[in-house]
Amino acid sequence: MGFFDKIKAGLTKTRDALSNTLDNVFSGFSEIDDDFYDELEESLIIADLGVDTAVKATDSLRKTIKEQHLKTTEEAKTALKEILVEMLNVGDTALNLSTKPSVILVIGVNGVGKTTTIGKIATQLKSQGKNVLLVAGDTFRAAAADQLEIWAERSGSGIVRQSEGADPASVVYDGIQSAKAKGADVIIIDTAGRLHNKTNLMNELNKISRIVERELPNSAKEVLLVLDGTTGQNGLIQAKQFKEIAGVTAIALTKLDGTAKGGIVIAVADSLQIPVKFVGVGEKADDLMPFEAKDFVEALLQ
Ligand SMILES: Nc1nc2c(ncn2[C@@H]2O[C@H](COP(=O)(O)OP(=O)(O)O)[C@@H](O)[C@H]2O)c(=O)[nH]1
Ligand SMILES: [Mg+2]
Repeated sequence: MGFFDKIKAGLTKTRDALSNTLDNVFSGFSEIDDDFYDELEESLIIADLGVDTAVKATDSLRKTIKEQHLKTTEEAKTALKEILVEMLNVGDTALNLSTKPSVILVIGVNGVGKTTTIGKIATQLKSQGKNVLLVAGDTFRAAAADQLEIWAERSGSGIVRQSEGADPASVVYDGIQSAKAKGADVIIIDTAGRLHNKTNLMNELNKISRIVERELPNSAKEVLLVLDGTTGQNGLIQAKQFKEIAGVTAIALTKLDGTAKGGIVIAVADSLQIPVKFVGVGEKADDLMPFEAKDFVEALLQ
């Protein structure tokens, strides 16, 4: 299944919720008037674009419709799709893995799907012939490293771990040495996400970043923030906090299969101005997809 069909299946709940409202807007109105814009804005908010992004999208549409003298709601729908795609285009959606090794530091609160996402990315990179090393930087619970180890075996990646309670920065140091010795192409670092203790988390992530910077000054680095799509606007608040404490370069939105609020993807990209690089639509290895804005919007609004 290609991206379009998979994302379409993954967005079923969102589309079902939207079709009640958006279909009313696009087929219920014979002309484009103020009521049309009000209804449209409301349905975008229902899809979890958030008030700011929904207002912005509706305002852009108003402007486009005026400038291009659009008359029908069908033309308006096409214009809206283009506007949403534009809002999603805030940077390169491919991971920068241009050096050997490259580093992906994966951050986010507990339970959002970090470890699973790492396993899925490792599987994909392996299938592209890359040598992947996973680093178990979540030392908070032994189960976290065990879970990562299962993904390492499943994907055919290497793993570096230490015992429960070890200093995450020291595990990362070990991981980098091992990656250098073995000639790994990509190092993926798992972390614990205890956001309720913001200062600790900030210190921990800073320490890890410093080690990576010191040991691999010239390597390509991504800081991938994983967000649970089902948490909607709360996820956005989390994301803003993480953006403050770590230089986030990429976002993965997971569990879109379990939510009717898939519009959160647009809210996140637009309000953070950080590209969404992956979306997760299930628990299996191939349920994580490199993001494509055009297909996403098409699947959302079809
Ligand atoms: N339905 C669904 N479940 C997911 C997805 N991504 C992760 N999960 C599940 O979410 C739960 C938490 O994931 P985990 O990777 O342990 O989160 P972590 O604490 O951030 O490392 C697990 O049961 C995963 O299988 C997804 O895209 N869709
Ligand atoms: Mg984990």
